[in-house]
Amino acid sequence: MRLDVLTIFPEYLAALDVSLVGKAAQSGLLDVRLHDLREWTYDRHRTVDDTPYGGGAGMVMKPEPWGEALDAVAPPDGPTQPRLIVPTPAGRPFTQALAYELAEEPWLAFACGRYEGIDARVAAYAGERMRVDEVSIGDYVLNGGEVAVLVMVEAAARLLPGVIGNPESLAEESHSGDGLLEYPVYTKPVSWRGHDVPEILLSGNHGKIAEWRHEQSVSRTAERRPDLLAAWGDVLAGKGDADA
Ligand code: 6GU
Repeated sequence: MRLDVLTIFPEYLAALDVSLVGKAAQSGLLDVRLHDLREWTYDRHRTVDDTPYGGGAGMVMKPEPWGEALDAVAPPDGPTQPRLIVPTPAGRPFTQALAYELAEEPWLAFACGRYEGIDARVAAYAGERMRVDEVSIGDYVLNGGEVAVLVMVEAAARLLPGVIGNPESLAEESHSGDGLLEYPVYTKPVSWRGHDVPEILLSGNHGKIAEWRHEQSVSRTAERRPDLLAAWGDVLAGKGDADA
């Protein structure tokens, strides 16, 4: 998978060289290319922002550097185009389902905005030749899209075949499969600082253990994420989609 990241802070993405994502890059599974948006500015101050039409606080990223950067990274007459992800708190939610979708793409590009966002014509222009999704990683505000790109790339990269040692660990985790949060896990020693591993896990009764883990997942989900259980209630009542 090829990944292009356009940003005014390429050094922020240095973390992509570390850990699992870094190993995937070293092994050739990922081809990560970072680009400094200011390479496509021509004034002394390498200006990437300007005041908003219509007034209001803050600054907006100018369209011209973005247009040139996109054309350089993905030439308009090229044989293929990337899927473009624009991180923004005003985007559609990033979910495990979207992570699986991104993991299927041969080529992803990320356009990191700063300030109050990117002139809206940039997404419209890119949309003339590539799929564009504005995506949010949660209901809070970051200063720019860079950290959100780290989140999305890690979530997608670990789903690529060969990146995770044991693919079975993907099936049981939170937000996969049954839509419940993962049950609590324990390892040795059996007693630690006055806290014991639940007896059932030492019983060797795999049927009972699976049942206990499912109950733990349900009670944990009810406590921490009642919205996930409500989504299933709606599915069962024929009111729609648990992922919606
Ligand atoms: Cl994707 N970008 C920014 N700047 N802030 C966010 C976000 C993204 N998701 C939540 N907050």
